[in-house]
Amino acid sequence: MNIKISNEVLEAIKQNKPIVSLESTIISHGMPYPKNVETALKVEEIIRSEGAVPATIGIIDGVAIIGMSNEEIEEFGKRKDILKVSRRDLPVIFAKKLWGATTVATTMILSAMAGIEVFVTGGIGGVHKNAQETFDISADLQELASTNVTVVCAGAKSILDLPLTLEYLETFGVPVLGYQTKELPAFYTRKSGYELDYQLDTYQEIAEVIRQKRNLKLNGGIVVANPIPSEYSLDFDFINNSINEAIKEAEELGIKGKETTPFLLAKIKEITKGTSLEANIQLVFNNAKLGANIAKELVK
Ligand code: PSU
Ligand code: MN
Repeated sequence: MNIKISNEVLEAIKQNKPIVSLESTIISHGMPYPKNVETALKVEEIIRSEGAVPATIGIIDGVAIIGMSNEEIEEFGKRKDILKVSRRDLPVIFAKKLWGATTVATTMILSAMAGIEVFVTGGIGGVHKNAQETFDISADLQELASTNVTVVCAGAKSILDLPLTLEYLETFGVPVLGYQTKELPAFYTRKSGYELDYQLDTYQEIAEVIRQKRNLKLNGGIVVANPIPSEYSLDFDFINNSINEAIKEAEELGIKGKETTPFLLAKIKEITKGTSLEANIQLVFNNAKLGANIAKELVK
């Protein structure tokens, strides 16, 4: 098998300790160095301090690592030749023994293989604006349709078409749970203007939904949408104008396919003079705390 589980994670699996997985695309393609590494290490620290075991996932020389070391995380943050690996890329990266950063989709696949049920990230991919023309729909959504992992995120960014993203998730039977909110959070902001069907207010309630889904043998993921803390939330109009400017530039430059999301993230950071990056970091910390506590409930 092209999978290596770290001793710490292996021990945690054996002892039925709570485990939270983490993706590496956010490190290699979602944030600039050195903030990416600082954030990834701090997220692990938060998960530990909440009493769970972090498992950052990435692919090194064609081997999926479940539970990367600090040194490996540092390399993922620094190296420029690490490919963004979604579902369709996985067999090729394994075959060619390359380095790859895992997206939400591949982190879900590898988490499920290792038996990890809770995964924390910033935001999920979704249906892009104008997808009616471009067909640009993230493989993350299809993965949520079939793989049994709960993804704790801060909703989805307004670089995406949020109502179409919600429609897609509905069609494929993916529960979207608002944590202490009835509104879909839009990553940088607590509000989006789109209502969710379910608000859950406690860790226990969320864990119970996960258990019920497991008992029903309904395959597929769950999205837990956790709004960014108010003190870090950006102004709604400011961030949406910045996002629209970034999308316009991507269109003018003809940015397509897997480059789109990383391009937009970097552009938004530039336009907002770094305030979007700070918000991004804080919302991931906030998600880490929630994810660790859901994982703790699940092993009780
Ligand atoms: N959203 C973010 N930061 C990220 C990503 C999304 O705020 O780093 C990454 C995640 O790894 C996600 C991927 O799975 O982008 C989606 O890319 P695409 O739209 O190409 O499927
Ligand atoms: Mn895409």
